[in-house]
Amino acid sequence: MDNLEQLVEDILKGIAGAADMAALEEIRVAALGKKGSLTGLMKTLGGMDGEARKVAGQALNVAKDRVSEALDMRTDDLRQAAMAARLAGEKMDISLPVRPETAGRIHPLTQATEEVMAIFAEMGFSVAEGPDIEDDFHNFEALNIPADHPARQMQATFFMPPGADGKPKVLRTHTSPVQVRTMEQSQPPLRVICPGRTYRYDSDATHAPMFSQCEALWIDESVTMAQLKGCIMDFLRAFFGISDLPVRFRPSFFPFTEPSAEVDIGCSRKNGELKLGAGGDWLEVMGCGMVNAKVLQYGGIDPNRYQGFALGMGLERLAMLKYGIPDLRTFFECDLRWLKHYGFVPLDIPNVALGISG
Ligand code: 2NL
Repeated sequence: MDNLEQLVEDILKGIAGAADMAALEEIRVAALGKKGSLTGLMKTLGGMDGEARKVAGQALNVAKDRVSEALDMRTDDLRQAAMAARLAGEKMDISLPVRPETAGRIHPLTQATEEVMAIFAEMGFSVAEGPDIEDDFHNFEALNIPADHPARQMQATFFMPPGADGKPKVLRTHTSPVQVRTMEQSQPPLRVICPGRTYRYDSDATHAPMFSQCEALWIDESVTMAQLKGCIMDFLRAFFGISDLPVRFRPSFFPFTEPSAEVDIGCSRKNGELKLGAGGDWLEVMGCGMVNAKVLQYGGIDPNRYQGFALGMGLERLAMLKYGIPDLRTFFECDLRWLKHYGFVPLDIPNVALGISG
C-alpha cells in the first residue's frame, strides 16, 4: 500500500505511452483486470482493520478513478487519431479537372458551308451530293452547254481518262451536275442545295484550281422570279447577319438559266477598307436565274408543266467576305497558325446569327 502512489504513476505513464488500443487494453487488464495490480490491492483491504481499511479503501478508490479516467481519455485520443489517419488515407479529390480548350479548329470554309446549309434548311431545302468526276453529259450537255458552245471555252476544264462511252470524263467545273442528277432521279416539287468541291484550270490571287460552290434548285408548278429574289435576299441577310443589307439584281447570261441575273450586295470602300451594308458601293456574290426549259427537259422534267429557279455561289468567297479573310490561297495552305486565327472552336457551330427572319 505504501507504494500505491508510485504504482499509479507507473500505470498512468504506461497509459500515456500506449501506441494503440491493444496496448491500452493490456495495461487496463494489468491494472484493473481480475489479476490486476490495483484489483490485487483491493483484495488486501479485507485483511485490514477499521480505520486503516477506510483510509486505504479511499486511496485505492481515488487511484482506480484516476486510472479509469486516464484510460477513457487515452481511448478517445487513440480513436480520434485512428479516424484522422483513416480519413487522410482515404482522401480523394472530387473536384472536376478544368477541361482544356480543344486544340482543333473548324476551318472557315466548313463553317461557312454549315451556315449556308442551316439557312437553306430553314427554307425547306435538303442537301444533295454527287461525284467529283463527271461525264460530259451531266457537266455540260444537260446544262445547255453543247460541245461547240462558247461557254466551254469560258470553263477551263480538267479532263480525265474516258469512260465506257469513249467520251473523256471531267472534274466537275460546277456543282450543277448534282442538280441534273437530282432532276433525273425524282419529280417536282424539288428543293435541293448542292454544296461541294469544283475544279477549274485556273490559279492566281483570286482563283484556286479547286474551290467550293453551293447551288440551289427549286422546281414546282409555279415557282417565280419574285420567289427567287425573296429567297436570295433572305439568305444573304441571314448569312451576313445584316437585316437591311442592300441586294441588287443585274441582268446577266448563263446557258442554263433564262432569264439570268447576277446578285450584288451593298458595301462601302472607305480608306481601302471593305465594309458590308449600305454604303453606295456594290459587290458581286452570286449568279441566278429561272431554269432554262432545255435543262428541265434534259433532266426529264416537263417544261410545259414545271418551272423553277437556280442559283450558284462560291463558298470561299462568301467565307472571305463574312470573316474578313483577305487571301483565297491561304484557305488551302494547311497553316495551323492561320487555322488557329481564322478557325472556329467546335460546338460554336453552326451560327445563324439572325435566323432567316432577322
Ligand atoms: C455563279 C452562277 C449559277 C446555276 C448556277 C443551275 C443549275 C441547274 C439549272 C440551272 Cl441544274 N442553273 N445553276 C444557275 C445560275 C447561276 O451559278 O456565279 N456561280 C458561282
